[in-house]
This record gives sequence, structure tokens and C-alpha cells, in this order.
Amino acid sequence: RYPPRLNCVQVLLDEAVANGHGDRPALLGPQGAWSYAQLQAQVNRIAQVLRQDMGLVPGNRVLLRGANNPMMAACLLAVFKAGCIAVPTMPLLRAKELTVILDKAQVQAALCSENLREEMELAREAAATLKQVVYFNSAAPEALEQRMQDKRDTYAAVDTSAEDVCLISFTSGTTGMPKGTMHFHRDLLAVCDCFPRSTLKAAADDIFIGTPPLAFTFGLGGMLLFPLRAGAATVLLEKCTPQSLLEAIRDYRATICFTAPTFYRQMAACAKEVGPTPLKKAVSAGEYLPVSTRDAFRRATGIDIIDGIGSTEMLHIFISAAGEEIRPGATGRALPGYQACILDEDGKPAGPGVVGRLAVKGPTGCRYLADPRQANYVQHGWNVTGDAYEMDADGYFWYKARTDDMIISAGYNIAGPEVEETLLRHPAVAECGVVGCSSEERGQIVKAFVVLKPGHEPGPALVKDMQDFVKNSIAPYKYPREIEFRSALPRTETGKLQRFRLRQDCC
Ligand code: 3SK
Repeated sequence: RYPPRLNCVQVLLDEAVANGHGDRPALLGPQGAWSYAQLQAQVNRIAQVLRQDMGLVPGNRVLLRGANNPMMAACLLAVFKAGCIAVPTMPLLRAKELTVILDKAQVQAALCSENLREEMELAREAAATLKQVVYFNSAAPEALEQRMQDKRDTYAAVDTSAEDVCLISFTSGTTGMPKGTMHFHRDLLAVCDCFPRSTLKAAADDIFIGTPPLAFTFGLGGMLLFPLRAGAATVLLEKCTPQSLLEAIRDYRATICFTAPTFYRQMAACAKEVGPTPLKKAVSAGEYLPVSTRDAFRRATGIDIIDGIGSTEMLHIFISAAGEEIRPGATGRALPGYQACILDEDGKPAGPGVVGRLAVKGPTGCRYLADPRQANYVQHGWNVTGDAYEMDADGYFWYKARTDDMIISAGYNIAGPEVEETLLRHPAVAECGVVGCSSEERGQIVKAFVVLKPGHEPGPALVKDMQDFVKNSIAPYKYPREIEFRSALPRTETGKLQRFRLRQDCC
């Protein structure tokens, strides 16, 4: 569907400006507002710095480090436009983790926000291929902003193939072993032409906002690519709390929000204090959306959350549902353009009612960078995810667990997220994570790690009350035999619960 020669920035930005969209707002936020024409000019100057000053050539890999702000967005687009390959990294990564990524992706250069200099310099010492680092959001004489000064505000996008890699995105470490996934220029457009068109129905007068980092493909799509493809504006926020996000939604008159379930749950709790919201649509992904969170957010704002499942491997969301199509508890149906099925224990597509691995195929797909796990992920053309799902007769997909989060206790298969969902309905529970811990007697037992709401005290009476609550809500054998109270749960920078870390803390 896309021409064989294609640079995604030509379509996302240059065509918008050429079509008279230049004066419309593209980026908004505390660091100021940039129109489409201003963003294009900045991107063009950065692309020249990459090619002329830094001597990079198409295909070179450029590490990107920064929070969600206009310069980080412009750097990403400039790398694509210059025909190079962006390797975005989560702002909180440490030198040790960066070194692994730098080596694995054979990175030649880095564009890094000044506030992340310390870890960048430590990583630089250990990285064999990395030759240059240029800092941005900086007033230093050698900073990117200074180098941009003498550059033209015009630059023709490098004539790349639709199937040239433009992005290497690393998985977020829920298992502790990140993998690099490669994506083409056409993939970046394909995700813009799937979920935002068929389900979100984004339009030019929308204003996007949210929490996922641009370095995470959920955020790259939701906070940058989708708004640009729709001709809309996006509010880039470096940091926010549930309350400050609601305030920013109010102040910027944002209409579409992207964030994770835990954030929606917390936003629901403080929505009253912030007052009426201009928000029209709320997209949740990254983790299972408990029905209680959907209900709480709807009660607080009147908005029915658009749930979705995506992955770094597939680049963005491939199953979702909006509006009348929503079935609470189900993630949704395969988006137009994607096919999804459940694979049974023999790896064969199963019919409705069978719990098995979710597999998907469509315009995007997994290409791991030099990783033997490719053969596990892509089988007979299907991208086989690590999620256990069940499909119903209408093609809706119902989440059960990550396949490695299924707990097998005394012969029973127990989905940890179902127990979490139940515990979240208990009045004292703010957050929880449920894992299987090894037990001589039962093979595994169900253990819950619980963060309490303010005003509740941990103790044996509360443990018993929670256990009874689960026994009275779902099959009694699923109740958590152990409950440990915590002040916080371990999460990735993208908000995903790190159950592998809870499993390490089993006893
Ligand atoms: O990893 C995820 O959960 C995800 C969800 C939606 C879009 C993109 C990603 C990576």
C-alpha cells in the first residue's frame, strides 16, 4: 500500500506543511508551542547537523536520550529524515544498561538531553562503536542548538526505501533481558493508518496528551506519530502525576489521552478535585485493564476507556475496541489489517473457548536484531506473543495472563491477573501484583503483593479479610495463600509491573 521509495517524515511532516498546514500547532507543552512549519524547520536543521557536522550516513544508528519534549521529538524525526536509524532509550536507564544497547545496536552517535549527561558519559567510555555524543536542551557552545544556528531551515528527506530500517526499539525489561526490534519506514506509517483511523478516529482538531515516553513505541505512536499523521497537536510533558496530568488535560484542552491502567485508576481517584474535563477519548495499553479501573474512570469522567494490546515487536496496538464495540473485560478484536488467533498446545490455531498463546499477523511484525529468540517469536508467519488469551465466538480476545504468569498450584491453572483484578475490588487495595511462588506441597502457591490505600493498616486481620474476599468472589482455590504488604510495586519506566522481580522476592 505504500510506495517502494518512502521516508516516513516526508509523509508525516513535509506533506502536511506543503498542504497548507504549516501554521497549525504541532507541539504544545511547558517548553513552548511549535507549529508544523517550526517543527519542520527544526527537524531540517538537526538533519543537517547529523549529516554535515557529524558526518553520519544513511543506515548509521543514532542513540536518542531524552524525556518527552520538543527537541527530543525533533531529534527523532530528524534521524528518520536523514535516513539514519533511531535507537531511543528510556530516560532512566543506567550506564550499564545503555552499554548493552549501544553494543547490541552498534550505535555510532548519540543525541542526548543535557540532563542525562552523567550516565551517557559513563556509557560512552565502555561503548566500542560510539564515536560522538551531542547534547541538546543545552546552552553550551558545542550543543546541538548552537550547531543548528547556521543551518538552513529546508532539507529534502533522504530517499529511503519503504523497507529501510528507521527504528530499533528495545523491549522494556519486564523479563530483565531487553531485545532490539527493527522497524521500517513503512511500519511507522502503517501503525498510524491502523489503530488511529479504525478505532481511535483521531482528527486534525484533536489534542493528544499522555504519559508514555517517546522512547517506548506506545508513546512514539500516541504522543508523536499519530498526532502528526492526523494533522493534530500533541502536548509533550516530561513528568506528570495523575493529578498534574488531569490539570494539563484541562489547561491545554486535550481531547485524547494515552496512558497505562494504573494511571487511569489514580486519575479516577483525583478527578473530582480537578473538575470537568475536556477529554473525549482515553487509550489504555501496556498492561491488562481491570474492569474495576474502567468502571472507576467512567464514573469519574464519563469516558469509556479504549483498551488495546500492542507490543514493541509489533510496534503498536493490534487488538482493540472503542465505543459501542467495547466489551468490558475483553481487550477487543483484531484491528482491520491485522489477524489474530489463539494457538493451542500443539501450535495450531484453536477455536473459541480455548486458552492459549495469542498470535498475530499484519502490516507490522517482529524482526529482532541479532537475537536467537526470533525463531520462537515468529512461527509459520504468526507473531507469537507471550500472552495467554481466550477468543470468544465473536472474535473478542479475553486476557488471561502473560504465559509466564500462569500459576500452576496443586494442578490448578490460575491466572495471576484474575486474582489481581479481584483484589483490586477490595476497599483497602490501591495496587497489587500476584505471582506464583514455589511450594513443596503444591508446586506453586499464589502470593499477592499489596499496596494499601491511605488509612488502612496491614495485619493478620486484613490478610484474612482479603483472602475471604477472593474466596467469595472467584473459585476459592485461586485465593492468595500469602499476602505481603509493600509501600510500592516494582514497575518498568513504562508502568508495567515487573512480576519477575516479585517472583525473586517470593519467600
Ligand atoms: O508493550 C506494550 O504494551 C505496547 C502497547 C501498545 C503499543 C505499543 C506497545 C509497545
